[in-house]
Amino acid sequence: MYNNKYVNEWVEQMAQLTQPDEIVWIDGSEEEKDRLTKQALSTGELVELNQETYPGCYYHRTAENDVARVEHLTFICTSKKENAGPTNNWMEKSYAYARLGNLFNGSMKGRTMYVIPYLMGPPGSEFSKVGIEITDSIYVVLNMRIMTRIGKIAMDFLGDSNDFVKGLHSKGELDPEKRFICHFPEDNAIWSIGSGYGGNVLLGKKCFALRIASALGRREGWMAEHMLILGIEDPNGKVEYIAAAFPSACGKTNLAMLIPPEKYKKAGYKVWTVGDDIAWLRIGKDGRLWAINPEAGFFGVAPGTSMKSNPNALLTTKKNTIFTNVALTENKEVWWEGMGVPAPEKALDWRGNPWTPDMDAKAAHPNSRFTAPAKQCPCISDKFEDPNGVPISAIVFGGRRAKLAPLVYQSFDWEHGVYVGATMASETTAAATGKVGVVRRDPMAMLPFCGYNMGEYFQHWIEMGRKIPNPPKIFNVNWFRLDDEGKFIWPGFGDNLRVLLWILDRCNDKADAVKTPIGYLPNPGDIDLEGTDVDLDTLKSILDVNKEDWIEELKSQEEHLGKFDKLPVEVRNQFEAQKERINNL
Ligand code: GTP
Ligand code: SPV
Ligand code: MN
Repeated sequence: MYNNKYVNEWVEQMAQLTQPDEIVWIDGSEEEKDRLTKQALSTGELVELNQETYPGCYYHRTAENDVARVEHLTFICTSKKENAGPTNNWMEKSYAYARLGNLFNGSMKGRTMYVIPYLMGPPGSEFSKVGIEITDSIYVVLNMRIMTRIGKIAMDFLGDSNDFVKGLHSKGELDPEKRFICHFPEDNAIWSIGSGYGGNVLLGKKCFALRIASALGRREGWMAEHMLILGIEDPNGKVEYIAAAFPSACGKTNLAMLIPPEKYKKAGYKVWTVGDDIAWLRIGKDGRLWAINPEAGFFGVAPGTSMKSNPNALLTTKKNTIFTNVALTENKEVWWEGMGVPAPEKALDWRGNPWTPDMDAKAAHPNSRFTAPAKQCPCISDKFEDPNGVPISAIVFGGRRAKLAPLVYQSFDWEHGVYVGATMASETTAAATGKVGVVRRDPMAMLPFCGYNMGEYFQHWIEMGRKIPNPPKIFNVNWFRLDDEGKFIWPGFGDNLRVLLWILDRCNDKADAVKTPIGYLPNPGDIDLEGTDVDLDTLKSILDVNKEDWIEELKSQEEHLGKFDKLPVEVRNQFEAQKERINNL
């Protein structure tokens, strides 16, 4: 037990509800990690990987029906429905406590309750906040240990305050019929039951750092966003920072760790990772927007991660990493599709069934993940733990659009940028259950993560823009345009630096642009193609603004915007102005 009376009282109440056999207070020590790991190995919850090739690494499989976030079972629970807004599932707050209370009642009988104090953000930062997660899963404890700063460091930060987010998690029966991920932004509380999958149960991540924090940010005048943060160092040693919001499994981890193309590497360009998934942003004393990464680890998509696509991510996972739902080889190593090494002759697939390469089934689940400490990343920024964060020069929105959205464009100004973010769309991925590859609107990549009414969220963006004396410029990118054969036109990955450099040049008034109805596009000659196999005509084909296509797009945008009960007039006006510009094209 720690000596914060608010924490102790709340833990006592939750213990009365869930009735564990035992309560273990997590301190974050190595000894504790070893003890819990041993215990998880003894029950099969974890499998020890080959300690020669994967020191400190472990393997875990979730239940087959529990492999991704469940948006249809995720709720914002407020007194009034309008506070959750049109894009969130809503449960009335006291009804939710009662309904989930029934499920939590006795759910930890015969189990141990772990109490995990955790800190989101670096110690000593005005950005940082404390959460306490109660859970009956060792897997959760060991993942939270990587993803956040747990134990004494969090309790020291909290002191005797009652300002902490109360998170209650129980695996329950792992029954999808009895699975709920409920958020109570009015009470800074999260109740999650019936799942053992990352985004549903590592409560510091999407539940706190986005859903609860977005609501806190609105009340307190800051922002919590589904954004990576990266620094680009030029040959003179000057580092500028970009924050980018892409929907789940759309390339944040990859972009955050990109390796410059050979030519740029030689010239002295470097990329530094500050964060790969979540940014908390505040207005700094200098009038710029500053960001921290509240997390301490990466919960990254495994498939597609190779020494070619993302060596920094792969190298980060070489030790002290937990792998979930990938394939397990006979010598206790991991494998996944797109790892860039030959498939093992035999393996156990993510379900635990025997697998051979001739089978017409994937060995790793498409949403299989690694949990790895950020500090192990070869390109981790020296500002990763800076309590002040980093100043943001550009905000970049993006998604998967096979057609329409150009490789890159810049919004006319902040308000136009908010409209661009508010109408963002992307094809769905395996990160959430449901159909994959369907275009859906995903404003600011926050559709599944906004903890309050999304119309008010847009309003908050508008108001932040007015308050930031020197706001970042706002851009949109799309790495995912397809040709008629269904192949990616843009090489992506490291070559995305070419686009980021144009973005920074625009921020520094060093590049011209073509003014189009949707924003400023690069002169094709201003995106450097040397060293790629993209020719200028191909580049032009993904820097086009086609009137007919955009008329269709605007119809769909209008329908989308029509769903918001609290759409800011500024966003509506931006839409109307864009429509007029397109019609005049
Ligand atoms: P979450 O952790 O779910 O929020 O996802 P993320 O946005 O961090 O996605 P991630 O970087 O893990 O990328 C997921 C998928 O996108 C992988 O299959 C990558 O191979 C693919 N991807 C990433 N960058 C690019 C790119 O520039 N071009 C193409 N074609 N694919 C990319
Ligand atoms: C995402 O789905 O956007 C993730 C993984 O980053 S999860 O933690 O499951 O949300
Ligand atoms: Mn994410």
